[in-house]
Amino acid sequence: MSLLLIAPNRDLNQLSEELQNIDPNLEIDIWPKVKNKDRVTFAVAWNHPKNVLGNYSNLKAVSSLGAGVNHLLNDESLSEEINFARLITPSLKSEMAEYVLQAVLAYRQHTTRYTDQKREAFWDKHKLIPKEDSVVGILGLGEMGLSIAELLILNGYKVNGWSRSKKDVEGITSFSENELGDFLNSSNILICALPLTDNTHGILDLELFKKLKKPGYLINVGRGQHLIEEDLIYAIDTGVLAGAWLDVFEEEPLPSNHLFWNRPKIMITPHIAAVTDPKEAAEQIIENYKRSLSGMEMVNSVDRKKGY
Ligand code: NDP
Ligand code: OXD
Repeated sequence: MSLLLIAPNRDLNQLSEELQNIDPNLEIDIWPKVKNKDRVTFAVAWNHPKNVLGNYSNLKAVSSLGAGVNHLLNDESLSEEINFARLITPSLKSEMAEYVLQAVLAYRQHTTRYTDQKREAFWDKHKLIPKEDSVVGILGLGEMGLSIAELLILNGYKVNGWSRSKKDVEGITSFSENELGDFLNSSNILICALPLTDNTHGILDLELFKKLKKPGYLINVGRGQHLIEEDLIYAIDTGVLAGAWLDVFEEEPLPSNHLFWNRPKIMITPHIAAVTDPKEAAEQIIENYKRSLSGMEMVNSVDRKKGY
C-alpha cells in the first residue's frame, strides 16, 4: 500500500520527511514519480492536474493539502466512492485570524497609504477609521470564520456572522442563509471565509457591495471565484467600497497586467493568509490514512453533496 503526494509547484520533501518520521515503514510516492499506481490507496493533493487521479484504480481516499477542497470536488475523475478530507490545524486557524486582524487594522490605520507616501517622501495625515464604523461581517462561520471571529472579538470588534445554519456563539450576531440582507446592512468590513460551492460562486458582486453599511470594505480569504472582479473595481472607483484586501484570485498567480495591481485601494497578497504546516499536517494525514485503511470515517471529512 502506498500514499501519494501530488501538488505541482510545491516542495513536498519536508512533508514526506515528517510523514516518515511518524511512520518509517510508510511507502510514499511523490507525483509524478510513482513506482506502482496500483499500490496507491490514499492521496494528498493540492491543485493537482485534473483527471490524473482517475488512473489510480485502488484509490480509497484523498486529503486536500489545505482547508479548501474545491480542487477535489472539481475533479470529475474522482469517483463518488472515494472519500475526501481536508487539513485543519491549529496554526492554520491562528494564522488566518492574525492575517485578517492585520488587514482590518491596516485598513483602519491607512497603513498601505502611508507605505505609498513614504515611497514618495510625502507627509500627510489621515483620520483613523473609528471602531464604530468597523463592524465586521464574516461570510462563513466554519473553522476559519470562527477563528477570525474569536480574535476580532478579543480585540473589541463587533462581529456579525453569516452561515447556512445559525450559530450560538458568544460575541457573534449570527445570521442564517436567508438573512443575508440584514447581515450586510449591519456590517462595514466584509470578510469572505466561505468555501467555493455552486451557491457561493460569484457571491461578491456589486449588488452585495451596495447593501453593505458605509463605509464598506472587503477582505477576501476564501477563493478568487467568490468575487466578480470587475464589480469590485467599479465599486471602488464609484465609492461604493472604500477598498479591498485580497489574498485569493480567480487566476493565481495574478497576471502582471491585471487591473488590480494599479489600484492603490486594493491590497494584494499571494494566497498566503494561512499556510499548512507540514509537521502538523503529517499527523492528520497519517491518522486519516490509517482510518481509510480500516474503513473508519476520516477526521475533517468532506460532505461531497454539500460541497464543503
Ligand atoms: P468550513 O467548511 O469549516 O466552513 C464553511 C462555512 O461556510 C460554514 O459556516 C458554512 O455554514 C458556511 N457556508 C457554506 N455555504 C454557505 C452558503 N451557501 N450560505 C451561507 N453559509 C455557507 O470551511 P473553512 O472555514 O475551513 O474554510 C473556508 C474556506 O477558506 C476554504 O474553503 C478555503 O477556500 C478558504 N481558505 C483560504 C485560505 C487562504 O490562505 N486564503 C486558508 C484556508 C482556507 P454552516 O456552518 O451552516 O455549514
Ligand atoms: C487552503 C488554502 O484552503 O490555503 O488551505 O487556501
